[in-house]
Amino acid sequence: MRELEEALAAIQSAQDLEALKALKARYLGKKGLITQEMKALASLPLEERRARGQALNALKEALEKALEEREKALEEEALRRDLEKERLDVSLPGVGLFVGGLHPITLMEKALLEIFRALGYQAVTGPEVEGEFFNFDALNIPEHHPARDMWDTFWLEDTGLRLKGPLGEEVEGRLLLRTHTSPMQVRYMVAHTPPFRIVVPGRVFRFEQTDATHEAVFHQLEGLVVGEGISMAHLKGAIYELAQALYGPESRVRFQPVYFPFVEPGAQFAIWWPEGKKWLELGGAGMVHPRVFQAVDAYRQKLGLPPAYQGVTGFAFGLGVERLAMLRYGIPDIRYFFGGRLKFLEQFRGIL
Ligand code: YSA
Repeated sequence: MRELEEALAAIQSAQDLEALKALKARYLGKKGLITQEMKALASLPLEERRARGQALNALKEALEKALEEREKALEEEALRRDLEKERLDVSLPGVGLFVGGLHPITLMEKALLEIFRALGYQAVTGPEVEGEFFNFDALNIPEHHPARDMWDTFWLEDTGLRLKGPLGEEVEGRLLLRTHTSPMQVRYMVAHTPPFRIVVPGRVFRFEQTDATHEAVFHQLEGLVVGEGISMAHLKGAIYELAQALYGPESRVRFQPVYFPFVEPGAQFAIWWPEGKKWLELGGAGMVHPRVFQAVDAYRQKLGLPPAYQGVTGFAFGLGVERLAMLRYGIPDIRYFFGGRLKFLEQFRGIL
């Protein structure tokens, strides 16, 4: 059967599915050779027709099988080629990704929070826009009191802003940008009952002239511990632990009396930095003033809550985060932190 051999050879050598399709049409299609031959059978004498018919059927089957096999082979080959092309070489160097990093103040804040978490403190945060009551009055700094001069304040004009109090109630009175993290002492005490240990990291704002060590926007970390029998010794212990964690066993702490309206006695504290051989003035601290507890209980009463601060004592402290970060990273000027210079920030790439 020469026809068969020719057809089979053509199928075997078809190079792609397109060519195969054309061959299929040529032999088996409506106008294909086999179909034509089948039609021609009718004009043959019976004997010849039967023999020719059988031969044609066999031929058709053989062609169909060959076409199917070749089609499968071509498909497999195409798949193999695709896989070959897409093969992943895991030994190739990776594509460099842009590596971000955390801001140095965030890094410093994280380090401080870790130290205090290990001492059993819980970290909480409060609003940057604050009510006059929480920032000043409840902290025993009434209007016209000269102590308010310690905190030059950004007051907010009537913005229509509604500020929520510690239990979701609307805050009355004037609004301002908080000048310290201490208002969160009041908010937390109103909403919770002692004993507790908290630290409050956050941004604060002062209407101040800036220089290499003073910014109008900076960060503080507040601490507050309230319970039965809490004393100045506990405060000293907490600051001592902070010093040890920051600067190792050779570090020391120093407390000097100072006036803050919301503590009695009040102190400013410094930590000895062994490497630089100098005292670092970190912030203020003291025993929570009874008037602060009274203001908290009075506010609780206004909200329908029972008093919770009779028969307890507490200590509090507030320190500046920027100064610690300047030392830790060797930054000479506080204004670099939020000056927005990429060259400065890029130095902290990849530090998480
Ligand atoms: C005191 C007693 C407590 O029981 C609790 C907290 C405090 C601290 C008090 N709320 C306060 O704000 N004190 S402070 O005005 O002396 O500021 C504390 C620290 O913030 C300073 O020691 C300093 O490290 C930092 N600081 C103050 N003004 C700054 C500043 N850092 C950068 N720029 C400024 N303008």
